[in-house]
Amino acid sequence: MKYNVKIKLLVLICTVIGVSSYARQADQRHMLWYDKPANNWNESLPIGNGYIGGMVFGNPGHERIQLNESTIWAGGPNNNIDSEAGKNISKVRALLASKKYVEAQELANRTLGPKGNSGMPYQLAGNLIIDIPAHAAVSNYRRDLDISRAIASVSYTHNSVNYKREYFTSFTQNAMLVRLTADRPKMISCKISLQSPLSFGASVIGDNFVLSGKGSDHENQKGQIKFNVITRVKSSGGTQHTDTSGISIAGADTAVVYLAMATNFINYKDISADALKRAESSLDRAFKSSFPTLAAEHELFYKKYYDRVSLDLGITDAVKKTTDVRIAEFADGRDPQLAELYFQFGRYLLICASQPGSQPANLQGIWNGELKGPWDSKYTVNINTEMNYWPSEVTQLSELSAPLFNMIADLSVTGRQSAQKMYHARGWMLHHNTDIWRTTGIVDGAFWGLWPMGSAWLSQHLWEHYLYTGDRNFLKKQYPIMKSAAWYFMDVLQTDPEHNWLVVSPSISPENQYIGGKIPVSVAAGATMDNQLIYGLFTNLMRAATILKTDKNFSDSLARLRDRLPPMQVGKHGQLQEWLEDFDNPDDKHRHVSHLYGLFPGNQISPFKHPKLFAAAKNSLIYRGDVSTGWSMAWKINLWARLLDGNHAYKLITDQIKPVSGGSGGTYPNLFDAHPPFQIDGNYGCTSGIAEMLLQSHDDAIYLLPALPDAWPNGSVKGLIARGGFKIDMEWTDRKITRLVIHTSLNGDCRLRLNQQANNKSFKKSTGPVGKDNLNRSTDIKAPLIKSDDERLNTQLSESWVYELSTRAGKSYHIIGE
Ligand code: FUC
Repeated sequence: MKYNVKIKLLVLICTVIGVSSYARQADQRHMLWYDKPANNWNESLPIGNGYIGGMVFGNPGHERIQLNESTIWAGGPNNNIDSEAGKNISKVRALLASKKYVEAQELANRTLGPKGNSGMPYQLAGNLIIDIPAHAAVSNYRRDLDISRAIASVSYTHNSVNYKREYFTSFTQNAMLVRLTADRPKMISCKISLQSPLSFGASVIGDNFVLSGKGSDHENQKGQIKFNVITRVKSSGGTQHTDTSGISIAGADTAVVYLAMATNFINYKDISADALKRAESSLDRAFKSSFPTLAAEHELFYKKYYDRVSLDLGITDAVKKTTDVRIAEFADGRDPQLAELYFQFGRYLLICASQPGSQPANLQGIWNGELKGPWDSKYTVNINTEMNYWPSEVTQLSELSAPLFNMIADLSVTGRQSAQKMYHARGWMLHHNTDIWRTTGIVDGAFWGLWPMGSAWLSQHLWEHYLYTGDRNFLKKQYPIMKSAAWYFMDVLQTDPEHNWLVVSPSISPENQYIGGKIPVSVAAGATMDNQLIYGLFTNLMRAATILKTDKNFSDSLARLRDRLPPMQVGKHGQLQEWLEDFDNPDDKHRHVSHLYGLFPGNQISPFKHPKLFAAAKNSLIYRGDVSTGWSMAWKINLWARLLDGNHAYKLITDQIKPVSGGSGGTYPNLFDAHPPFQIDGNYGCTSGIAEMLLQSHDDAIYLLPALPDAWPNGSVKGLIARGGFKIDMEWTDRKITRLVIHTSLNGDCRLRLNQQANNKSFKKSTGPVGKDNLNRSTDIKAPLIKSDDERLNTQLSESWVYELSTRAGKSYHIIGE
């Protein structure tokens, strides 16, 4: 070999080694991995494409992939509203107005419970089983999920042969693929089958093994969802045989299982599709392409979302440990990368559970292994559904909110029935739950379910999308839905006899009680959260009407009503009152922190404008404590970030990323959040919370590193989005920003708040108030009612500086560093 050829070869080898070891290290960043198969559902690994989902158990001898199709729900088209409710609602209202709280609750419990049904459960499709009994005992076992590619794999050695399985749910073909390979020919022999508790039969149609099933009958509703799961195998070098027990493969070099699922569901009122035809056409289309081609297409599609944001909070040798061990050790503080992995896992779960055209992510995303999962695996809209979508805008997954917006559009139709028939009001409304049929009635019982505020909270997401994107066409399209949500409240607001304020009655401060005892009382008038939600809805609409140059009179009437809403009140414990009266108990550890809606996700409690109110909100959160259910802790991460306390937010991350024990929340080995049981909102909420610690954009400026904990002194993030369409790339060292680049998508003023002074000539210290069109504007609230000069309301804020830069769309501005 000539000398220079040798050199070139060496360079090539070094490059390959270098690149692959770099790639290995880089890969670890995005890898969940284990040295054992999953023992139970909370150890299995989720894959999904918004429409179909799978939980991979990875057992060598008996593989189980639990299957979901997002439209398999019990029951059929219906709305669970109670046309008789109106008269009882009026009576409960009258009792509340005369402060007969226990009587009001008692009447509500008796007369305003669920009518018909409490919503339908989301159900599993079944299981794909791959049996290889000879592989009961294996060595060298590894199971992983690479969230940078959305591909899971299992590898092991048996009788000196190395086997590998790869699994993904194609984003481009709506099919699931599983490839089985070995490093010696003719080694793949297995039996592939499908099973489901909902099945009414297996058949062979052509080369396809077909399972037919039907959603359950439930609470007086006939199961009307019909579905099919079908599978076909492409094997090479061996034999293959299909009968009604499954597909048998013998002596093959490789086998690729193609699987498709579909239902007859078109929308909440139309279930006329042909499930089998749909599933067959997906399978036929996918089957035309090879595994590598589909895997490459899948990865490309997925990366378009995933790669938009990168985060680096530091990496240590801890990444070499299995993910379950890392969870157990996270609180020791030696594994900052696990927070990054958890953050990105939340983004992974949103990409895999919510795609434009799919159903929105439910309480379990799309992953549910039961016929009736926890809380039916439906949509709970008094926090949980909204939390699912908190990370979408800020972590640059804006398009993935489309399913939520579609559901809101559906609810704005079905919710008119409940508004009209139950409350004799215009507009649309729903209570604290809905399902695939977009039901809007009271469920579970009045104590939890008599909460008529769902439309106000959901509408906030429409407005937020506008704030992040500046998309006026979107705002124009959604404006009538927001307006119709406001009509409902315009019609039902009641005058509170004591203060003459306008309040919602009856309602509850989600799911909390203010009187204990034999009949715990939750039913109330004028709960703080309700006031904040309506104040927000009316304010957003008034701003939208100005932007769209429309509806001056309507906007004026909103302004008049808004003036009469109750202000936020600070109570005797130096807390933000949860109710109109000062009922709060500082020992109350309830998981819901509804009155802090105004702090997050709302923007009505500013440290700079209303420091005493801000301090009261903080006191409320301190009284509530840290450890709670998974989603509650995730909410508190966001809240502590808004309280500008990074260390407390980080403390809650350590409470959340810990193994599950007892009744409080934590993290399962597969990184799923535990309420317990598994509920996906905590995953999404924590992702949002981490973003909120690094970037906020709701209080008259974009605040960078507003709540950086001591645990992350150095780091970088690329691609977070601030309201106003700004994309932020930044690095920090010793807690100081050392590089900052802002990419703009709109023309406008960029106001930045920094914890350091910046030396950039084009970047001026801000002197005036925020412009009225600025999308980072906070909400101007009514002056809070602060009864005492309590020293617990003093706030110490660390120094920060506000700068201004006028920006043009499509440009990048290097503000700090090169
Ligand atoms: C609300 C919460 C529960 C649970 C359920 C799905 O009712 O109070 O904790 O998360 O939703």
